[in-house]
Amino acid sequence: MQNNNKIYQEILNCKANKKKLLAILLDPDKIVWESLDNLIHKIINSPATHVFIGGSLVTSNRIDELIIRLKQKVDLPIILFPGNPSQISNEADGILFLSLLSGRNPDYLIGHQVKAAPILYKSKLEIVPTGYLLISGGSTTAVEYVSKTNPIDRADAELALATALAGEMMGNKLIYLEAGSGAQQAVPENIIELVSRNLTIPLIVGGGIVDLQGIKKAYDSGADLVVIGTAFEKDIHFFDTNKNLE
Ligand code: 1GP
Repeated sequence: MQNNNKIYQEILNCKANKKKLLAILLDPDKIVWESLDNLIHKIINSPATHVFIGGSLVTSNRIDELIIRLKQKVDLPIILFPGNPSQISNEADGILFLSLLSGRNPDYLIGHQVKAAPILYKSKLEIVPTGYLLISGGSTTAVEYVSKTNPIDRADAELALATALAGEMMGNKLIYLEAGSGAQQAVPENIIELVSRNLTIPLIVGGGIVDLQGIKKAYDSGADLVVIGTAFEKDIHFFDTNKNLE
């Protein structure tokens, strides 16, 4: 089991120095292998500080290969963001060890974690316990469908806060506010503001953020790390124009 917490310490340092972070989320099922070199080139030339790998439902058996190819050229932490234990790869640097705290499905609160723990115990992955909160984003998302859980109503900022606080008190090192991949509406600013103001641990925000304005809004509301998946997946040139995050 990995004892160093290099990835997490760096996130804490950035938060302390008010340096905002950006993760590109790659779903292994959506990789166009013929143009992977081009994708890697775009990642290298983007403002990304992290690469997340995963998805609610991944069927690809090429996760190791994807990470090995990325690591040959991309000098960023590669972090697993798994929908289930089958997405664990020893090739990555770390893993968000997620608990879906907004839901009441025991499989996603403790079941998958019990299955994953013996595998992770033998790995060198840095394990970052992360409280994961799904916030309704205007349509049923893959996370909602696959996890069979209800999201927190986007109008209920107090419930989002109570859940995030419980996540921090339970010992999670990060809280992730998630509208769901491809959500019609991103996490509302008032929820990001309220949660970030009351948490001491870093806050990740993702789902439905499709432009520079959306990224900046999340940062200004208090997100420490923003995740971009679909927008970059749909348009590999996304960061050519959406570059200046400061
Ligand atoms: C999904 O938060 C991530 O888990 C990213 O969402 O694909 O909508 O960018 P998008």
